[in-house]
Amino acid sequence: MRLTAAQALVRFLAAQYVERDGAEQRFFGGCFGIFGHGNVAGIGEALYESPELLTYYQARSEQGMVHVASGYARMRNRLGALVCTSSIGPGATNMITGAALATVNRLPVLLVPGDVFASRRPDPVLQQLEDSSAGDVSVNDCFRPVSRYFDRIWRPEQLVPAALQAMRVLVNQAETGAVTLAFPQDVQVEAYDFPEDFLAKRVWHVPRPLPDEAALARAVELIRAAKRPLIVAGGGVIYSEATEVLRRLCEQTGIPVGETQAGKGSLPYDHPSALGAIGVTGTFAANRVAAEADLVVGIGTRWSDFTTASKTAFRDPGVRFVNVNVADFDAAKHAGLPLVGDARATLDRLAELLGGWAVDDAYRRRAERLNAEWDEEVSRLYALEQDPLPAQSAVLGAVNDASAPADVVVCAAGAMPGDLHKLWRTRDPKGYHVEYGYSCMGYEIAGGLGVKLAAPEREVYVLVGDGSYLMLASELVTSIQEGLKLTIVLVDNRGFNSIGALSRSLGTDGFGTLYRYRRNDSLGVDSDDSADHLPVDLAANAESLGARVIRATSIEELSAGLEAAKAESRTTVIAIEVDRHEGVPGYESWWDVPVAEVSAQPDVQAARAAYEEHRKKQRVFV
Ligand SMILES: Cc1ncc(C[n+]2csc(CCOP(=O)(O)OP(=O)(O)O)c2C)c(N)n1
Ligand SMILES: [Mg+2]
Repeated sequence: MRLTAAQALVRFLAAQYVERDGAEQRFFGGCFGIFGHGNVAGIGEALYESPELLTYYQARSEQGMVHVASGYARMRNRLGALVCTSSIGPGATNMITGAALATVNRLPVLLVPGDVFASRRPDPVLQQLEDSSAGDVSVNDCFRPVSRYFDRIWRPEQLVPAALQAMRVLVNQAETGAVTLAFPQDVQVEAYDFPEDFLAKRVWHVPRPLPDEAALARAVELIRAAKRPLIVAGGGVIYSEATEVLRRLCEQTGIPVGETQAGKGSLPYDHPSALGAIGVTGTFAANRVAAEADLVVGIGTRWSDFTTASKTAFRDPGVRFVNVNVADFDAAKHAGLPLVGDARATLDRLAELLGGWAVDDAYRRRAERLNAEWDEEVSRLYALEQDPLPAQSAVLGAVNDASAPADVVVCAAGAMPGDLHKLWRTRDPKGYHVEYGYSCMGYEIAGGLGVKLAAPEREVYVLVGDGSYLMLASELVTSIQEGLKLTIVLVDNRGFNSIGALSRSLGTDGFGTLYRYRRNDSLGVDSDDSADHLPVDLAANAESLGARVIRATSIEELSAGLEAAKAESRTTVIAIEVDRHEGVPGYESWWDVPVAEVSAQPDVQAARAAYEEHRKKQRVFV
């Protein structure tokens, strides 16, 4: 069929399906895009000509639209994705941060940035980077390290293998991430006789591979020999829909579970085996059990420093790891016994092989007790009194109370992700969506929009700090345009408070983290003098973008606002100012952030001394 390369790509994408466990679904839920000369007449024409093939969504920022795509893919357990198309130059490079976020979090997104002319006829075209030493370099080469697959379509016929490779990676549970097909603007509009088979419906079967039987047998032996085993549940548990099997395995064996950020929701918060969050932002329940564990079974986790408390969480001298992971790269970490396979299939098989084996009763009851004690701590923090401004933990409590079990909370950067990890009472495997692989300021609203697009039947609560809001709030307009309602709780502490607290703990007094007039030398030095505050009114900003805005000054007003928001059909922003100093503490954990080895500042010297003490506890697992 004679089509332009862009028309062929759109037809191909519309015909891709995935199947897992017998359920077949269309892979691409639509195409976000911002047009410029690099894609308006190519991909733009193709989408315009055949709107029934792929729904086009207009975005405000290219970075934002890739975040939308990441939120969408995560909500669909990586069995669905969005396409993002941009012009060349700045439109394309605006997508780089989004690509990195998707790749770090292992979420499939397909990026189609326009590129400079393959023919080189009009060079240098508007926004072209010229390299005096290489004729084939463009800004799109920046996508290479942040993409799991990259190709540039220099000729129309090359689209055929490139598109098939792109799909191979997008649906591959071990390899997935951002896939970039850079598309020179002249090639997009070139016609070619594309084979019918290329354009026909294609179903990609997503397998549930099992580890090698011998490896399973070794793992079973290790588990049976363990006295204090612990499961660490990561995002893979949720993507693989292994939460039910995990629950059964815990009930059968009594092994308790700590959860990573991406794995939160693997067990409901009130399950007796649930120790809640683990690591730097973990609960005392999980961190105590981790400290003494003699065997740690990681499932679908990539062992980030937040999970391992910078390799200080697991303190038993003989502790061993078993890693269930679909990616052998992650399964090999911590010198663990690798069980390379799908989480659900592997847990099913492990449960079978373990037969009637279980931990002793005292150990099982200890987890149960810790779960209850931790929940009391959550209740205490949810109920913190206002003085004079509400505590952030009370804000989270009010949102948790207002939300239904299947609703989704979305967050990404600042102090809230850590507080949510500790305190959010998750009741549904998809109810907790904190992007903490890249912890990217500005993900919140855009990512929330992706969640809502994937699951319009759920209420989506976006928790966003003032800093993140200022960085990237523009997809709020898109949410109104598309009628995709978000409830956004804008938590304002007038600055980069999380980094301020970190800075204070490291001896640098919150330098550079407050919003201040530049007067004398006061920039960023911690003081509560309100005359110094910048006159920023983010609620007014949200209103000007078309949102319904509710201003709350207390937890009671916040709760009333959350009720009012439920009845709204339009995106609603509830703005509330919180106390900067009333933070949630850490629980028996540590994060490696390097402190200056020499400094004239006594506070920095003290922080360095403490740092060196902590460093001594760091383990190397070989
Ligand atoms: C894009 C990006 N830039 C910088 C950072 C480092 N950083 C992490 S949290 C933070 C401040 C966030 O401010 P805000 O949203 O107001 O949340 P708060 O810290 O006040 O809770 C910064 C600068 C980041 N995570 N992402
Ligand atoms: Mg802030």
